[in-house]
Amino acid sequence: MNIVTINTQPYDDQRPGTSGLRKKVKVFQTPHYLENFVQAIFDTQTDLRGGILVLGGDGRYYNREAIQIILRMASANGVKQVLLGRGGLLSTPAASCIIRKYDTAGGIILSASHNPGGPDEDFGIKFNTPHGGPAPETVTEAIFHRTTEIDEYRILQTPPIDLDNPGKISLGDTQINIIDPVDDYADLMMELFDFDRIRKLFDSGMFSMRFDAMHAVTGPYATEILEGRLGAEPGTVINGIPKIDFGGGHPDPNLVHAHQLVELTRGTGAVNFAAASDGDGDRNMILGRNFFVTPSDSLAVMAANAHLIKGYSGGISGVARSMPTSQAADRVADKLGLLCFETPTGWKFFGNLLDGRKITLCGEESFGTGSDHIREKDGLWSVLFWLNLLAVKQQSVEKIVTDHWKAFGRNYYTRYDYEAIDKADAENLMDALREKLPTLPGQTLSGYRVEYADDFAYTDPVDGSISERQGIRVGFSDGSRIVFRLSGTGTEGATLRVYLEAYETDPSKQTQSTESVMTRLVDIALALAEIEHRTGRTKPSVIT
Ligand code: VG1
Ligand code: CO
Repeated sequence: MNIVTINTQPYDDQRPGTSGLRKKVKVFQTPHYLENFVQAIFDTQTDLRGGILVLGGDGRYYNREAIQIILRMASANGVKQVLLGRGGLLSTPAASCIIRKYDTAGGIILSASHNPGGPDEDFGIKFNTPHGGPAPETVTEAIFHRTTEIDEYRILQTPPIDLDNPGKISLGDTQINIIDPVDDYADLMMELFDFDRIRKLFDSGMFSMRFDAMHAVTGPYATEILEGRLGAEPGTVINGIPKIDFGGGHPDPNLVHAHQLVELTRGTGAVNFAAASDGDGDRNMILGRNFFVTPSDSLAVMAANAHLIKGYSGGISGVARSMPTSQAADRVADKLGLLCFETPTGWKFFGNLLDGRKITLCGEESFGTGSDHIREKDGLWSVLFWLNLLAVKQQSVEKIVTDHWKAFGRNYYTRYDYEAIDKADAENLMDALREKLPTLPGQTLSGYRVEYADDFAYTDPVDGSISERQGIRVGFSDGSRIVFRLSGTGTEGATLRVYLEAYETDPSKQTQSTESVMTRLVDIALALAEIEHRTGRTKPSVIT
């Protein structure tokens, strides 16, 4: 056994963002860059020595190389056993499931989620704690701090191992246990959902669906669960083979990037139900025939109907949503007497609420929904939740959602993203907005009266930790809102996100186009933030 200690120097840009450290592949390939960050994990998460580590990634370019490095470092740092997904693959939710199931000391997940993959594209790494969720800010800050002073790392000198055959391999004193990436996760799904009922729906011949895996990690999961265990017709899963560059696309399940799927929900022969997931399998998009369910609505519909679903039939304790997510879930919580929380963007903020059983369901506008079954958002879980609901209600997606609006009101919702703008311009724009905040309340902007304007700060109700400057909120007296924040996952310049929400209780006005309802709010947002003047952009890069 040959463990060597390599001298290194700190990099100053290894502070994790909304979801781990994300950089261009080329940055991760800089000498010692990945190794420094990984050593900082081992140096600060001391239970990994002698413990079990879960390891896997979304299969993107550089996944396999990074896995080989991390395995050798895990061995040199005294990890007793590594549970590794076969082929180096684990979806983010499956990793969370396995971390929790096998009493581990945590996991390392390699992913840049929905960002493109390839030699010139993105890569990412994050640490999840033993409860299965993304490390909270105290932990990510400790890891970051360690990266700023690191001067050496340890690694075992040994040739690469075969990642593709299940079984046990010894690497120094560490046992590498290569496991099926799908089994544990699929078993958990069978506990939560009524598979017999969903199978009957598929068998009825009256129902068809397509799931777009976008050549990312959920292909094998969806094929096993939908076509295998649930008996959906072969071909239900499209783009099901994971590729290192996701077939050249953005593995981002939205109306823009999953347009092939969207087409299948339109015209004659359209399917009844369609869904997609992202690079690492934690996001989801839900579509009915000619109908798009906003992620914010999806969360609200789930909360209102959870009692109909096997795993949640005993009732749910509460719901949480990230701040920019629409307030649709709040309306449900209000009516049903559930606890309701508004957290900063990023799944790590749900962890304490889930652990403390304050909430059962949570979600984000960015195509993320999940529950207390794991500690990550979960794409296929969301799809199965909807399938189970469709099987119980025997109604179309559109009918379920429009009935929901009648009962709770409709929160029209849209998001404008301005990608890769100059970092300094973006920061100046946010600073200028912050300066305006005290003057806004009471003002009327194009007919909308500002009720409050603030920079969102969150105090965790469980551990009391405070997170400040989490996005600017401008709320209007009719329940509409505009939110501005800068992305914490981008790898190029800055991304400005503008989130817009309008509330409508009158059923006769609930079927307008989102675009038409939003026109005035969009104008207010553009003027308030002086977007064109400060960024030079006349239109957003993506509207979702
Ligand atoms: C984005 C989303 C956020 C999500 C995060 C990670 O972050 O807005 O809601 O939690 O991505 O999701 P940001 O900081 O770029 O807005 V994933 O599927 O990329 O791990
Ligand atoms: Co993701």
